[in-house]
Amino acid sequence: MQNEHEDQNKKHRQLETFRTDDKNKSLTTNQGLKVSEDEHSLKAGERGPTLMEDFHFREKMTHFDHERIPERVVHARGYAAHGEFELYESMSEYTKADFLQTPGKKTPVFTRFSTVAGSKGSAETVRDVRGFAVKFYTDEGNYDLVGNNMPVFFIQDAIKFPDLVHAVKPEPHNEMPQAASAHDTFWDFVANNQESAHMIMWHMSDRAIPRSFRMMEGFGVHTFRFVNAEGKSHFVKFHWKPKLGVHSLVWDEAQKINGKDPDFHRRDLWEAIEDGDYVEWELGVQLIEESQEFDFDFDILDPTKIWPEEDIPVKIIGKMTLNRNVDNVFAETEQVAFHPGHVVPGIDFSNDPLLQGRLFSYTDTQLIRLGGPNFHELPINRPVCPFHNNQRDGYSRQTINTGQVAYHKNSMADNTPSTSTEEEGGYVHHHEKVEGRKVAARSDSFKDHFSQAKLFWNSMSVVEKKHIVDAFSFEVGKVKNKDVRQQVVDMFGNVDNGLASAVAHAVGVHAPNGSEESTVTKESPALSMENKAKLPDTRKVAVLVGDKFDDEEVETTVKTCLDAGMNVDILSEKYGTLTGQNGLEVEVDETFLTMHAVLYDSIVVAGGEAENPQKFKMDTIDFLNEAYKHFKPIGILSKGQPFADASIVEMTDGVLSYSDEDFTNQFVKAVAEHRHWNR
Ligand code: HDD
Repeated sequence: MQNEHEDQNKKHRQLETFRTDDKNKSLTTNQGLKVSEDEHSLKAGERGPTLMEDFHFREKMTHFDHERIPERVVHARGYAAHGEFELYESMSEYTKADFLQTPGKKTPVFTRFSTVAGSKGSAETVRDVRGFAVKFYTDEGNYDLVGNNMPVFFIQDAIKFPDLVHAVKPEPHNEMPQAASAHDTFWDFVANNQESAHMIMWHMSDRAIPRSFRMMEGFGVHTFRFVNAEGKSHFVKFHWKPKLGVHSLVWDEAQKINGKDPDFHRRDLWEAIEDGDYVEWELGVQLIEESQEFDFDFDILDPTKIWPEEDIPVKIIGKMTLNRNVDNVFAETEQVAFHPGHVVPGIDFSNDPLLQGRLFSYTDTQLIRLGGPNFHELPINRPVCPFHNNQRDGYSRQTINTGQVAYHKNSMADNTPSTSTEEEGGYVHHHEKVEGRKVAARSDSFKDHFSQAKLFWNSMSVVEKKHIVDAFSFEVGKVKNKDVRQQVVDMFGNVDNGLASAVAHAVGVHAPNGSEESTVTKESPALSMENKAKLPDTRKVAVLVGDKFDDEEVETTVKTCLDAGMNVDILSEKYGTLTGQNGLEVEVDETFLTMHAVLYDSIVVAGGEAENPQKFKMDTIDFLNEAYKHFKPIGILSKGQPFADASIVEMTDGVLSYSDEDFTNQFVKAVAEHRHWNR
């Protein structure tokens, strides 16, 4: 797919040199030899044994036998797209990073979203954190912002990461459950590692079941540093704010989608980009002066803490647009190698012990996953600026480094490749003064695990709180070990007694005992999804239509939806053309068999006649019931009324009838609202 952004996109131009199109070409071996036979191996007689000398058979089979590489140890299930980042205003006051200097400057990006726990083939709408990793191909080298859709993390020190992951992955003795945290070992880990409290509140919230990658926030999580040309440093946290707002599924729906369409999130992203609905996030930064490091009631190095946006505002500095799908998922999405240590001058690290450990882990994992030290040469990983050094050889080296000299310092090549001074763009680590004794310990300032968990709880709407209680009840309800269930309830009694007691009631253990409920009363409205943008754009609407439908009503409704930026499917009992009572013809896009109510944001029932009226009626009612249970907007056209009457749908919040005053505008508003909780 060619689009207007590509000409200016340096990464696109670079990738173009690696693309190959096999269509209309002769089949050859990897040595370029034309092949005359690709269906029958070479045999001694038609019914005889295959011969060793059949080099084409051997090459084809060997390559196939080696096609798989190890999946990522976490974040295995992911999907990515290309795009660009455009800067709104110069950040030179804070950082000398070249891509953050000139308003309007565009930098190519590649962004991969992922679930964490599930394996590569697992379903996508599971309850989990989502990875949100962005590679900026800047003129100074690659900068990776490897974040998540939640702003905090489970643990405070990277040394505990293998333990966390062992606990959440399928249990080792029976490899169950897949892509789920609802099992004994995960919750045993939580109860015995109470630093996880704040993250678990996020994990039990609706943020863990996003409606779309396009409707998630992203966070760099750690505190990083911006350093300007004068060497002055600020602490910084990064935020991605989706233009479409932050929206989620409901749990029953999420579970059903996993069966109906395990590719739901990747399909959503792929289709949006193919349809030209390019996806946008604004990049925001929170900044703290170095002198303010100790001014807060939390430690800014602690990755289990947010900086409340009401106290430290998010400054919006630019926009990322994803506008191009990959050509080949393995070559690009699977082989891309992110690393929080890929930085550019002007961006540096803090001493967050989780970040410090990550700086080791990411290169290390690529060595096994991508088979050696030359993964930076893979097309998707290559910087768009030149790179030269004395690193040589290793498995699958692509570059042919010419010349005699591969060491520093030298005189025979005039001591090149040469290092650069700071002024010439050389990366110089921030001159932070550090002193201390060697201790394997954690600062006391990291020991308050419950205040921000309570802040999060206080900031939730009534509905969000209910969903959190339900999520805990489901997850802890799946824990077989009653002692672990009790430990979890006792732990969250330290956050909120009402929450813990409700969960205790649902999972059959005692109300929290010995817990000390946090006394924090503060709220942060920015944490509630209720306060995010609400738009009808790209929402998916199914119009359920039979023959002899009301032409005008269907035409008006479809046009209204399309004009408001929604996507519309005409859905019926079978593919083909339907004819309205006055002769309007519409093409059927999907059928009751190929789709399901959970795959749409909204249902409009137009009614009409069917070949199999009983089945048509049952299917229509099923769609309506599901949409109603999942709080989705529903439109009822005149001929759809009998179907609605036979369903559980009541004329309440978010249910609109064509005869209502101002139906079309009200319907668009109802779709923008996303869910109607007052049912
Ligand atoms: Fe990590 C992958 C995000 C902590 C070790 N991580 C990975 C990916 C994302 C994150 C988005 C997938 C990148 C992609 O799409 O290829 N990880 C995070 C965040 C963390 C975090 C936001 C906490 C703030 N991670 C973390 C720790 C460690 C790792 C503490 C180990 C010390 N992460 C890895 C890894 C992975 C990875 C094992 C697996 C595949 C990969 O790196 O390339 O090295």
